[in-house]
Amino acid sequence: MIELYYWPTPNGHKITMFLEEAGLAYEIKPVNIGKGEQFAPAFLKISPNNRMPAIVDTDPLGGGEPLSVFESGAILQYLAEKTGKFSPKDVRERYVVTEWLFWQVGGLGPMLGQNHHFNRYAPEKIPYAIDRYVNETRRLYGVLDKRLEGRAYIAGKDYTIADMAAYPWIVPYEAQGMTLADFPNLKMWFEQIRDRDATKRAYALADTIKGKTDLATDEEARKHMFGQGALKK
Ligand SMILES: N[C@@H](CCC(=O)N[C@@H](CS)C(=O)NCC(=O)O)C(=O)O
Repeated sequence: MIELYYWPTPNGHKITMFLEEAGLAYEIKPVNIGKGEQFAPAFLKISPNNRMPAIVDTDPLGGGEPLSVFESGAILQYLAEKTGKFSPKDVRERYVVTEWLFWQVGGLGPMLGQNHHFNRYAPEKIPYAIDRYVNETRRLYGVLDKRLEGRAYIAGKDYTIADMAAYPWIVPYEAQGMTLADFPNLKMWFEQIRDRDATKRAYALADTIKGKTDLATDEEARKHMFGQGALKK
C-alpha cells in the first residue's frame, strides 16, 4: 500500500496521476499546507523540506521496512521502477525521460511557481518580477512546444512520468498569462493528457479534498506559506 502525503496542487497531482494510471492501491494522507501541517514533526521525518508530496510504501521495492520518498520527481521514478510502467527499459530512452523530468522539477515547476506568486499572491504588483517570470514561462512553454513537434509525448510515442510531471503545471496556463493556441504542439499534448481517464480521476479526487484555502486572500495560509524562515532545531 502506498500512503500518499498530498494536497491538491500541481506537485500533488503528478503523483495521483501516476497512481491512477498504474492502478496501484493508495491511501491519501492530506497535508493541509494552508494550515501549516507540512511542519508537523511526523511529516518532517518523511519530508524534511516541509513540502508535499511524499510517500510511504508499506510494501516496498526490495522488501523490508516501509520506505519513504519525498520530492515528486524521485517519487515518480520510484513508482515507475516499482511497477515497471511509464519509464522505458532501454537506457538511452530512459535518460530522455530523466532529462525532461529534471527539466520539470528544476525549471518548469519553480519558474511557474514564481509566476503564480508574483501574478496572484504577492501583496504588491512588481512589474519587473511579473515580467521576468511571465517571460520565463513563455520561454519554457516554447521549449516544450518545440520538443513536442512530431511527438505525441515528451519522450516520443509513449506516455511517461516526464509528461505526468509537466502536465499539472500547464493546467493553470491562463493564470500564468499564456494562450495555448500560441503553442500548437503543446496544446495537442495537453488535450490528450487532459482527456485520459486516469487524469480525470486524479483531478476529480483533488476536488474531494476539503479545506483548500485561497492563497490570495487567506491570511493564515499566507503566513504558513510565505512567512517561512529556517526550521527550528
Ligand atoms: N520540489 C518539490 C516541490 C514541492 C512543493 O513545492 N510543494 C508545495 C506545494 S505545490 C508545498 O508543499 N508547499 C508547502 C510550503 O511551501 O510550506 C517537489 O517537486 O516535490
